Amino acid sequence: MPYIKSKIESLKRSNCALDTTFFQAVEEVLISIKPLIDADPTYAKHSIIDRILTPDRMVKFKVTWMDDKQNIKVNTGYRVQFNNALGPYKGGLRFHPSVNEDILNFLGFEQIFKNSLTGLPIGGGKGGSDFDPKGKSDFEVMKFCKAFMTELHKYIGPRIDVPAGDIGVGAREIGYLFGQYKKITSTYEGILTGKPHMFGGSLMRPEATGYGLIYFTQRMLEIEDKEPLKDKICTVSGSGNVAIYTIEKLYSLGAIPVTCSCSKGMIYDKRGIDLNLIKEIKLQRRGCLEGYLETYPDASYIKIEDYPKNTHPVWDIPCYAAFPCATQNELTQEDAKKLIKNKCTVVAEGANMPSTTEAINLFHKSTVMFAPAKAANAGGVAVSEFEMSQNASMTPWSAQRVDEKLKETMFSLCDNVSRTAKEYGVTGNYVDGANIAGFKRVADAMIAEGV
Ligand code: NDP
Ligand code: 2IT
Repeated sequence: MPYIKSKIESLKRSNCALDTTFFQAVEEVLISIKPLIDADPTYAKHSIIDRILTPDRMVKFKVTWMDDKQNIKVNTGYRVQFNNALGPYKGGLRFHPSVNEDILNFLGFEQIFKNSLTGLPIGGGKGGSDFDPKGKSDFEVMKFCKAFMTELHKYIGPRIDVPAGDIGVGAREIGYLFGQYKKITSTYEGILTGKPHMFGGSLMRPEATGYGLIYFTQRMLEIEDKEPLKDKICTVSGSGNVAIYTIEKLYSLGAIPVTCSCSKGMIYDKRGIDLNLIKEIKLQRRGCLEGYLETYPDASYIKIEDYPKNTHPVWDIPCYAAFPCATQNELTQEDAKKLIKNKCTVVAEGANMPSTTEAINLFHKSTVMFAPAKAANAGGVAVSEFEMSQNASMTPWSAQRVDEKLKETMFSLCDNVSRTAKEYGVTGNYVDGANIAGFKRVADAMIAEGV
């Protein structure tokens, strides 16, 4: 049996069930890297695939805390340290009820290649908990974060593993986590990124993923000889960190973002979303998007529960560019059909693996250009690495310097992905280009470091 096929088959037979997000992420990478593996027997000789599919370790721990009514609560915490061939493990923490080992394995695995693509010295990791910050008081969130860090601190360090934010973890949570690490260890170290600026956070880290996504898209449109985003209708899903700064950068380029969404519904405002209002609703009030209608009664709010299960209302809206920025598998085959029918030019992923495999296959058969998450959303982790650099040298950078370096990183990342696709005979396929380029850098380091 051909090598790559045999690896996929053995994964199917192993304890990695077929319907896991981890299998979905792995299968895509393995199919993509076939031209590289076929061209160079070194990778098979060094068993790189078997080695890269297995995390270095996954720690799982109990998190016990007390809510405001003095009830004792128990959650599970995790950190998967996947691969540190290129640098300390690096990747976010997700607090969401859906968090489990499978989700973290998929996110940690993807993070290896994303971090490799940045060209920076960072390995891949991910962590989090099934804790749900929604509906909790600030005090409860603080107590949970402190209990979580009481366990996590044993496994992290500025040269070991540096977590950051992800779904449900923003500056507030990072602040509490940092405070507890400092208290337990008596050290003031850059063990987390995405910190508030007053204690070592990089300027522009909140903006980085969304801005980086748009820089990547700008460059891809240029390379593929398509019209720029100015005056173009764009659709965005999500209304958290990534979605908000995607919308902000779209406005600064003169584009018209007309949607955003949350787990309950979607707002469609054809004049363009009022971003200040979204920031107020989601970041300050931590409320529901339906509140948008109090200010703009003529905008539309569509409830997800009133919608068919295998599709999402955001992708019904005709657009030039679509930016899924909420969560995994939120853009299905049915959604892809709608985007293709409506002559969308580019889909660029802000969330991690938001498009299903079937949706991506349809994009590749159509004229829609597709920018995969591990390339397009790498701006967040790139600025996290800039934060590590600032912390190590104890020298803060200006916002302008961070933004310029972010733009430069995203442009050269996009060029690298496009060039790699061409080199391996899959011109225009940014999924294969990203997987091959990301894999090669890590694999070469693993070979050079020995077993
Ligand atoms: P936030 O917690 O700030 O926002 C998440 C958004 O996605 C919210 O609007 C949330 O809705 C929505 N959402 C979450 N889960 C679901 C779900 N199961 N179904 C529908 N909507 C959902 O997270 P981020 O913006 O930081 O993260 C968004 C995505 O971007 C994730 O895939 C994350 O992994 C990825 N990412 C984040 C980076 C970062 O720097 N933060 C970097 C790179 C990727 P609601 O408010 O209702 O919960
Ligand atoms: O998915 C991601 O790249 C992140 N959540 C950000 C990781 C980081 O370390 O900044």
